[in-house]
Amino acid sequence: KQDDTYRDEDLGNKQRVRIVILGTGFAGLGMAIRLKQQGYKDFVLLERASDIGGTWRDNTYPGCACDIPSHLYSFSFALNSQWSRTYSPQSEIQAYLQRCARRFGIIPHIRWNTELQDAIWQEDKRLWQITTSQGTLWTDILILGNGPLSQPSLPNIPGLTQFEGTLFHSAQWKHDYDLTGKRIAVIGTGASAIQFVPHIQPLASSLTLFQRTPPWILPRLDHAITARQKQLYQFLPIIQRLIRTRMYWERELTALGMVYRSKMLLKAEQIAHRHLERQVSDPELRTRLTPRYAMGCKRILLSDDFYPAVSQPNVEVVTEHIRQVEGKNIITEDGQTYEVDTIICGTGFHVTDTELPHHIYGREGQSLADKWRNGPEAYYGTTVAGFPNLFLLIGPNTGLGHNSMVYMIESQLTYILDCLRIMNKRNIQSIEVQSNVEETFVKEMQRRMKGTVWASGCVSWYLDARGHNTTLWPGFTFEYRHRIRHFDAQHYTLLPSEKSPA
Ligand code: N01
Repeated sequence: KQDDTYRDEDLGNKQRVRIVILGTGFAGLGMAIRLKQQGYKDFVLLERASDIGGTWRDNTYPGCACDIPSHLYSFSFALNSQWSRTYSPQSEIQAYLQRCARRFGIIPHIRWNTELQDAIWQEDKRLWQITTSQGTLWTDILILGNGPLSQPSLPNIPGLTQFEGTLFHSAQWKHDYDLTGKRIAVIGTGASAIQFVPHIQPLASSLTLFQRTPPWILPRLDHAITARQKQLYQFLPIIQRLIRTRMYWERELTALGMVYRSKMLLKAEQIAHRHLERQVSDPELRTRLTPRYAMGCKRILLSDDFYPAVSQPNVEVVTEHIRQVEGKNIITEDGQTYEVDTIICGTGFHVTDTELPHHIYGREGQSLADKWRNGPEAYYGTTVAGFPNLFLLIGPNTGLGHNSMVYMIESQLTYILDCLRIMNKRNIQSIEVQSNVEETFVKEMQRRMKGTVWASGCVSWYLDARGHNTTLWPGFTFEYRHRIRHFDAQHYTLLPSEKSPA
C-alpha cells in the first residue's frame, strides 16, 4: 500500500522524532519497512547521499554483482520474481531497493543529503541528540544501519595519495575517466577486484595486478533466468520461495564445513584447484595464483572470468609487496619499478576501525570508539552496554561468509521490533543491555571462533587489531534467528517513562 498520508514537510522539518535510522541500504530500509508495517509513523531515515541503496548505490564498478544467489538476496516479505540472472548485477539490486522504498511508502521518511555528525545520549532527558549536516534533532531510539562496508580503505603505501596519475577506489569508481589505452595498476585481489579486472583488462594497454594474497576462487556458474522462469515466479511465488529455501539450506551446510573444518572444505579446495588448472595454462602464473591458506578463512570468491583475464598478454600479476609510489611509478620491495597512468584500489573497507563510533557518545560521555578501543563488541551484534536505546544493524559478529546477510538483518529487525513493543506496552523510556550479559556473549563468540576456519591463521578484514574475529557469526544463521526471536528484557536495565503513573 502506498503511503500518501505523509508529505516531506510533515517529517522533514520535525526536530523531535521517536526513531531515527541511519542509512537506506538493506538494513536501514528493512527496518523502516518493518516499522511501517507495524504502524509506526514517527521515524526518519538519515541518508548521506541523494539516493537509496547503501553499498549497492556506492559500488558501481564495472562487473559489480552479488555473489549470493539472487533468490536469496531480497527481503522475505518482498521477493523479486524478475531477477535477470543467478547472481544479480548491482543496478538490479539497487533498483529493487528503490522499488521497495516506494512500494512501502518509505520515501517521505528519508532526509536526503543528511550526514550524521554526532549522536550524544542525553542522560537527563533520556534522548539522543543528533547533529547532522542539516541541523539537529532529538530521538528516543537510534538505529544504526550504516553498514560495515561503507567506508572505503586506501592502503597505507608511502606516496600513494601523491600519485601523479589518476587514483581511485573501487567503491568510488570514476565513470567519467576513460580507461581505454591506459597503463593500469590494480591493487588487491578481493571480491571487488576479481569482478572488475575482467571488465577493464580488454581496455587497458597494460594491466599490472598487485596481488598480496591469492584468493580461493570457485566457478561462478552464473546464467540468465529465462522469461518463462520469471513468469512462473511471478504467478506462483511459492516456487521461488521453495528454491530460496533450498538454496538457504545448501548454504547453511557450508557453515558446517567452516565451523568444524570438515572434509567438505578440502573437497571445495580441490574444485578450486581444478578451476585454476583448467583456466590458467601457464604453470608459473598458476603458482602465483595458488592460495596458501585454508579455504574459507577469507571470503570464498566466485568467478569464471578472472583467471582468463589475468592470463591475457597485457596482464602481469605482481606478487612482490609495494614499497612506495613515486610520481607515476609503483616501486616494489625488490626495487622493481612499474610506471602507470592509473591506480585502482580494490583494497576493501574499514570494518573494525570505522569513523562512526568516534561520533556516538553514550552514558557519561563515553564514545563508542572508546568503548571499542580493543575491538568492536555488542550483545547479539545489536545492543551495547553504556549506550541506551541504541541498536546496531549488522553489528559485531553478525556478518556471514557463507549465506545472505538479508537473513541476519531480518532476524535483528524482529528483535528490535519486539523490544519496541515491550517498551510501548510497559511504558519504558530506555533500555540498556547489562554489561555482564554483553561480556558473557562476547566471550561465547570468541570461544566458538576458536577452531573454526575463520581463526585458522590468515590475515583478513574479519579480524580486529587484537586478531579477534569480531565480524562473523560463528555458527548457523538459524541459531542466531532462533536466539533473538524475542526481546529478552531480563538481560536489560529498563527505565520507566517519567510520564508513567508508576
Ligand atoms: O575488499 P577485500 P573487497 N597492498 O578487503 C588487498 C564484500 N563484497 O572490496 O588479502 C596490496 O576483500 C588485500 O590483500 P590481502 C564482501 O563481503 C561483496 O574486494 O589483505 N594489497 C585484498 O586482496 C567482501 O569480502 C560482493 O593480502 C592490498 C584486497 O586488497 C568485501 O565486500 C562484491 C593492500 C582487499 O580485499 C570486501 O571486498 C564485492 C596493500 N597495501 C565485495 N591492502 C558481493 O558480491 C589491501 N590489499 C556480495
